[in-house]
Amino acid sequence: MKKVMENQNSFSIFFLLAISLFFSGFILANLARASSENLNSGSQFVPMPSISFFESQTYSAGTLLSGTNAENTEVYINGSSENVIYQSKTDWQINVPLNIGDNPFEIMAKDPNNNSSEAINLIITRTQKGDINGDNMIDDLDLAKLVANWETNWPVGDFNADKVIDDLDLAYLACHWGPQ
Ligand SMILES: [Ca+2]
Ligand SMILES: [Ca+2]
Repeated sequence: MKKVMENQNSFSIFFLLAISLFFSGFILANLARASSENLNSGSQFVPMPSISFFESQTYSAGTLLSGTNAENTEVYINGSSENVIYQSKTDWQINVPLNIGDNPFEIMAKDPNNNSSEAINLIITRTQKGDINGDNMIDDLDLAKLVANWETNWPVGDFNADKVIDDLDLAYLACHWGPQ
């Protein structure tokens, strides 16, 4: 009878040991997985790209964005890295299409492990050619802005794109005067 009890006891101890080994293994495996997930999901620092050129307002149907990025990172514009051109490993640029109105852009970099940098957000406004203030009218308000930038290189009012605001741009306003 005693022998049976001893056997039962050692069986229970063995059973308990097996259970605790199983659970500690399970916990350790999960801890290891959690820490590797932390490493792979954003805790790794990725430098933000910079922007050296963009137009905040234009009448063009597209515009150029350009800047620099850290080596071994890829630049993403609104979630896509398509059409981004690299002049060198650390100089990026892209031509983006613009709709009439406000066009929001989110620009970030990703490293080869898909870790993201913080994002830069900017808005580029496309107005109708001639309607400088975007109120769907070509009138004296637009004329006032043109006059304020007379003989400067101001792309927003340079309707014939010859890099100077002059009577040729004034003529464009006059020819398109009124509701748009
Ligand atoms: Ca206007
Ligand atoms: Ca001009």
